[in-house]
Amino acid sequence: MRVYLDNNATTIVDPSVYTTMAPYFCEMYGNPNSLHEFGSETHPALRCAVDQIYAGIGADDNDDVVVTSCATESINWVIKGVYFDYIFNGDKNHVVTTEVEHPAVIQACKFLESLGVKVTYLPVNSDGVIELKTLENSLQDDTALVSIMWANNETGMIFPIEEIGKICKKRDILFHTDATQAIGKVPVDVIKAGVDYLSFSAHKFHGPKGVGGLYIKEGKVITSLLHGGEQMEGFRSGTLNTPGIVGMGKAMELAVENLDFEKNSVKKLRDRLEDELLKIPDTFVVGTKEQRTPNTILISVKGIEGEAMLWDLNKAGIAASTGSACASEALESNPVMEAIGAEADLAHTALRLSLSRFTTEEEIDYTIDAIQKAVKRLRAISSTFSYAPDWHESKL
Ligand code: 7TS
Repeated sequence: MRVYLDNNATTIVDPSVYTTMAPYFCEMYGNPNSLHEFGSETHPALRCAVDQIYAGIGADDNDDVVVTSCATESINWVIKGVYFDYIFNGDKNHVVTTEVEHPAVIQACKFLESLGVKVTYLPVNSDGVIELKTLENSLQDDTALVSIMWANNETGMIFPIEEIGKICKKRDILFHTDATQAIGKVPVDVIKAGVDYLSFSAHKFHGPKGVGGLYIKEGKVITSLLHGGEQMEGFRSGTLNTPGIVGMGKAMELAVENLDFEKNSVKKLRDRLEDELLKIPDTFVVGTKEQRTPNTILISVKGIEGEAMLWDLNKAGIAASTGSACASEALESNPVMEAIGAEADLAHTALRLSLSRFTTEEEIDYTIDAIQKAVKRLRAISSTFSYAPDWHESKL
């Protein structure tokens, strides 16, 4: 049996997304900006996709949603764009984010630091979320931007976005949220949330890879980083990715339609998996079920290195993760586990299981059994050789 439980890394393309995209590869392949019919025949599908995307995140007609290549691009654009518009060409010099953001945010902020910008990385509590008081205390008169994720990719913990939006608005500070792990899992409404910018990637909600988006609230400035043919009203030049955009639109529509299914059916399966795994002695899960996206578990199995567990699961045909795929080739401890204050040996034991609307009950039963067997086998080994977090590194 093959079981895919790494849906926070990427998801299967929904078959109906695939069929919606298909004609735009070999039939209607014209450049949408060309004046001939090959170009113009793509317009109805593109318009439909734009409507689906606006509706999916609750954007107003006067707001902008610019299609990008992925969330990483959207995030880099916001953070560097704010630098150009409000820091380099303005009188502000401070950015606030959290210690548990995706590397796209952290590394873009580090880049700003190299340019002389002050960045505050807010700590999180033991559940992996920030305290609003800590955020308020960090804000300064020259704070240009707050960038805080909607939901964490490792733990699934949901951040208090509406409250953060209100705090930023009161202080006239720009607010960007990385909603890459929120769309399709929890309702996302940009107006209600009070965000100025919002980033996402289609492949996290059963759309294609290589396409994402950046929401920009009406009236908010953002310097273009891709200059050229002035596509996307000059926001982002480059020939439009017609199949990708059409696919992202359809995926967004389906993501919204399936929110109740996520909240009920996916969560029910996730909760059962979690309850069964927590029966294993010396295990713990980060954050409460209700505060998390319905599909995610970050579990620590004491004494078992995450990579060793992954290896056993992989042999059983199960795909899981010890954290973000971007960092998984290095045998490093899980950075979010470290941020919540877990001891070094526990931070090495993180196992992330992320379900999707395609996960079946049979797959969950199989996974419970496989993890129970892996724990038994690996704990037997580690009781022979006493557990040391550096073991792998010294062997490689
Ligand atoms: N932001 C968050 C919260 C993410 O989870 C990811 C990808 C990104 C941004 C970047 O998305 P991309 O489409 O530009 O790559 N996160 C993960 C992960 O958790 N495991 O692999 C990729």
